[in-house]
Parts: sequence; structure tokens; C-alpha cells
Amino acid sequence: NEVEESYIMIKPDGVGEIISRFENNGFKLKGLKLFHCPKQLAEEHYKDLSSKPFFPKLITYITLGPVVCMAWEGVGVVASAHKLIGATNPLQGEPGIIRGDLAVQTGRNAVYGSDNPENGKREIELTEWTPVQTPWLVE
Ligand code: DAT
Repeated sequence: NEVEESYIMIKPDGVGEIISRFENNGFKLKGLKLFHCPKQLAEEHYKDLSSKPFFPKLITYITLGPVVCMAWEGVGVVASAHKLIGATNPLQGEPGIIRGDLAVQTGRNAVYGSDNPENGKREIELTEWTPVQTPWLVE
């Protein structure tokens, strides 16, 4: 079993109870920030879904307000986080599962978690981005 990292993103309506769920599972919180995601970055984060009919709505949701971006570390954290978060459709969530407890609709499912360790790494790096104009504004 490898130590890996998962990028967990609490969507605009879920900020609050969710952090403790990961903490209680014994994972290490490596970084956290409140972040109002620019549209361009939201599209990059979800680029694999860009051809889906719900893509524009998904981007609207994720950019409605600030999200909480987190990097969680631990053995098997990606798979464990996926279990804690539950099915894409919150109505399929059992009690005790984050989306089942805290969300109702697929389009407002409160939290995101990386699908695999490679994506975890990519998505964590993505939110540490430097805006393209920064080198033009700051020496
Ligand atoms: P997950 O977030 O469970 O990993 P995903 O990566 O397949 O699911 O999809 C990303 C998000 O896109 C999901 O959290 C909500 C939205 N979505 C997926 N399928 C949808 C659908 N059929 N209708 C509306 N939104 C959908």
C-alpha cells in the first residue's frame, strides 16, 4: 500500500461539516484554501467531461462561490475518500456517506474527490496555478 495524495474539493454549498469526515478517518490535511475558481480553471479541472450535456451547468455550479480546496495524504486516501464521498447521485448514498447525508441532486453534490492517485497529483498542482498575467504585473 502506497502513501498517496487526494485532492478533495468542497463545492460552494458544502463548506462546513465535510472537513471533519476526512480528519476522523485518520488522514493528514496537507493544505487547504478557500478559492473562488476562475471559469477557465474549472473547465481545465473537469476537461474530461467537456463534451457532456451537463458540462456548462457543472462549471456554473463550481464557480458560483468559493470552494474549499484540500490536499489529503495517507495510505489509500484516494479510494477511502471516494467511499466517504459516495455515489455521484446523492440519492444513492447510504447514511453516513457525505453526499447521501449532505446533498440531494447530482448537479449539487457538495464535494469532489480525485478518481486515482495520478489525478490527485495533477489536480492539486492545478489549483496551485499562477495566473497567466502574473509575470506581466509582478517582476
Ligand atoms: P464524481 O463527481 O462522482 O466523480 P463524475 O466525475 O462522473 O462524478 O462527474 C463529475 C460531476 O459532474 C459530478 O460530480 C456531477 C456532474 N455530473 C455527472 N453526471 C451528471 C449527470 N448525469 N447530470 C448532471 N450532472 C452530472
